[in-house]
Amino acid sequence: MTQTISGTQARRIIDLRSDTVTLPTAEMRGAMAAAEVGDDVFGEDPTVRRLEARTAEILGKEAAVFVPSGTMANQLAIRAHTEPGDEVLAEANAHIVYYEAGAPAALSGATCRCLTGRRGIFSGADLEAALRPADIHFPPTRLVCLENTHNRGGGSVWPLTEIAGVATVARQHGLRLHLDGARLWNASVATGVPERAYATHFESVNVCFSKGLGAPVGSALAGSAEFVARARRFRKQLGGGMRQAGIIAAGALFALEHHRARLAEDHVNAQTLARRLATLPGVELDPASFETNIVVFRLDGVPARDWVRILDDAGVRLLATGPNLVRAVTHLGVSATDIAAALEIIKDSLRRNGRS
Ligand code: TLP
Repeated sequence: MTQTISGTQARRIIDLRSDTVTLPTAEMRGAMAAAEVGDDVFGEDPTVRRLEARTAEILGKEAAVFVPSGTMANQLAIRAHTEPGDEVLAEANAHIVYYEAGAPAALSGATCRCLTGRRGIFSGADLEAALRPADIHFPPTRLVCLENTHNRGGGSVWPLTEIAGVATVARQHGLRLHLDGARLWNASVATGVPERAYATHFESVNVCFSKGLGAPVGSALAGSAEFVARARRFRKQLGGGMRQAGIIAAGALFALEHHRARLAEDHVNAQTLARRLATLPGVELDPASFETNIVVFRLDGVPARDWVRILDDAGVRLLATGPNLVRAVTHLGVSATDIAAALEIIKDSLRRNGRS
């Protein structure tokens, strides 16, 4: 994407901080401009209705509700599944725990207990080991949350068998399951497993349109008709009832129909990036472990935040996700040529900062 630096000069910035930085394409803007709209709080926006129905269909669920963000979708799920004082189990690096500003406690009065995963993934046996007997001392455990793909796990994909194992244990103990599938589209493209085959194990699923799919705004929460009706009430409570939201829903619908298959390109670009990064001194990663559009690497020597700032000045944007951890995410705004150019800039920057 081309951005203006210092007001006058236009320079190409290769922005790999996140797949949330994508800009709507001309065709997508066309679909948004032409969208038929109405007041969605009255249930009268035909485009929002179409998006919700199509999302539910893809996920094999009865219903879905359109929401402004992935965070709201996750938090509505927690609110709808739990009562204040209940416990939610999630992996220690899950977005719900790590990046949602303490929302389960603030908005639902829920307490989170964390399981330690391997790149975000744990087993049915891990869940079984974490469960406690009913006892007056313990908060009642109500919900288990998984994340597929797992963001901080480096875009790792939950194997279907592992999900089934966790689901079996959850069912045996009367627990509900929520999937943070912000990047479920990436998991499906990487494995060929349809979204609904993942979704069938969960009572609720969050999917995002504004990450790899490239829509400007929006996510959806899917589940049974009864569950979605309850979530809709909490969406209103939180101020997430939008009016002529068909304008943005049209971007999401366009993304759903036209940008899913192309995620494979992002995965190829991420793999190229990972393989080339692995050859650079001071960079530590195992390229084989990255299956989707997220690459995470350890940087030796330079603090990640400092290096990322230096790199930014050189025209490549990455995200420091820990003192020595850096994340790069590929998306529809970066081409294979951009990846090659970014690698040259990264190489040069590492050399200048004492690596050669
Ligand atoms: N993730 C963002 C940041 O919040 C870290 C990113 O750049 O990756 N679930 C997952 C797995 C996510 O990665 C994100 C966003 C969300 C939920 C929340 O979505 P939004 O940003 O729409 O609230």
